[in-house]
Amino acid sequence: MKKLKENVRLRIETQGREIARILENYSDTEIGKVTVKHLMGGMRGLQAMVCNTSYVDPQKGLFVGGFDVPAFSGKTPEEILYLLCTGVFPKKDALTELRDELAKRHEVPRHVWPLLRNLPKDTHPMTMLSMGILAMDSQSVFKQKYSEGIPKKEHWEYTLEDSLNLIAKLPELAAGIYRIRFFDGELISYAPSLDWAENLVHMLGIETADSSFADFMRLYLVLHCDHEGGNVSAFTARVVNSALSNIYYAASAGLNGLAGPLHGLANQECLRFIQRIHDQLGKSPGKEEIRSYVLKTLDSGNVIPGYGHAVLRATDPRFTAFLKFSGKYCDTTPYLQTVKDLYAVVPGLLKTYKGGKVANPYPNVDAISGTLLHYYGLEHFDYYTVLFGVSRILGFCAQNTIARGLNQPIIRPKSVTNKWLLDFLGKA
Ligand code: FCX
Repeated sequence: MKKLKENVRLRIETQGREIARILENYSDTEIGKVTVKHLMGGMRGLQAMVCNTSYVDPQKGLFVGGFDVPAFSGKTPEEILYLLCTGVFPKKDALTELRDELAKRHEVPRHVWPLLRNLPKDTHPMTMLSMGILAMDSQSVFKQKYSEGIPKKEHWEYTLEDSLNLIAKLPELAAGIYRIRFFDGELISYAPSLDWAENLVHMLGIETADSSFADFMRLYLVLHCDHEGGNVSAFTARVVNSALSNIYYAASAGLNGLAGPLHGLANQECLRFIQRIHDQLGKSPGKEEIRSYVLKTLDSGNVIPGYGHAVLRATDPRFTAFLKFSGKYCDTTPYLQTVKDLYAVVPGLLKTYKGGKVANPYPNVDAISGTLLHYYGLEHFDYYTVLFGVSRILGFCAQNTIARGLNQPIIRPKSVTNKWLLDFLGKA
């Protein structure tokens, strides 16, 4: 991984110089204000951290290394990993080197399987993924090197080492979880000739009539790779790693956040929502019927899964990329038709719902991803967020490798009490 490492080093050096210049000249410059609403409202909208792996523009959506979704969605996950870590796409030799490295490191340590097999049968696959990763922390090179007393400037090298070890094992781990949880537990062997995404598809062992499954999986793993620094899972992973807990601890913690229905679990919730619509209204409901169903859902105090976002204020381009893909391969299924009908109906309703309190009435990536997974034969909804997690770990790893390279300090915002606040506001 010489080339990847050299380019990560270059990126860290460049960013280090930028940060030094910013700090030297502007350390005390204010870039915004903190309001009481920020304190009480989950800090949403508060600009309080830096993340250079990716950026979410409220209107244009995700940018990775300066490339927008249409520009990077045709790439492979390996290319995206390289881009996240270095800010540039790999040349052919660097890509081959990265692929070879991942292939060499693919094997999940044997002790992980009995641990997963012994969990209660109804354990959520996200719990299994998080536990499987946590159990691999025994192999952390960072942990070992830290205990030997390596200097701070080498922390990133072993974070990168751990990251590649972890990422390489994800197809085998994720597919194994699928086989244990939903089949007879018999694992399918890794195939050295296949790439990272193809291996995942191969080891899942799903019979699908459609040969575009691997292409879809590549797209899925690319589109979910990162979503800047402040989302629940990435932020959690950053906080945990900032205490120098290794990347296995950090990734496992991040995944526990991703497992929440307001975050990554929304993709399984969306398909469930569509299924409920079909159960009640038949397989091809009219738009008016869908409209009433959505209103009823809102009136019962529930959210419409797959709609809304803390940062985005327009249709998520990842949703659009999936929609485009489906147009090419599979948009005649009843579920996909309902995805499209919901897209025609929900934004209009959310715009005016309760005086327009929903900040973003448009669909996010989760509004369609589960439907496509289902089309390819993944019928176990509980598994969907595992695939989201496999992809998102690319972002966790890149963010934290860079953070360690820049020697970023422990993350520790100061909290205050109601009394402090009331005293401060002069209202005690
Ligand atoms: N349906 C109904 N109400 C919604 C809504 C939706 N899809 N989205 C937001 N709202 C409501 C909120 O619940 C909140 O109500 P409250 O004042 O009574 O608490 C109000 O609108 C204002 O929330 P808003 O500022 O627009 O959004 P937040 O930043 O609080 O929350 C999420 C953002 C994504 C959590 C919210 O839009 C939501 O719950 N969406 C549905 C779940 C979902 O799709 N999650 C996936 C998001 C993302 F893609 C990811 O992280 O994976």
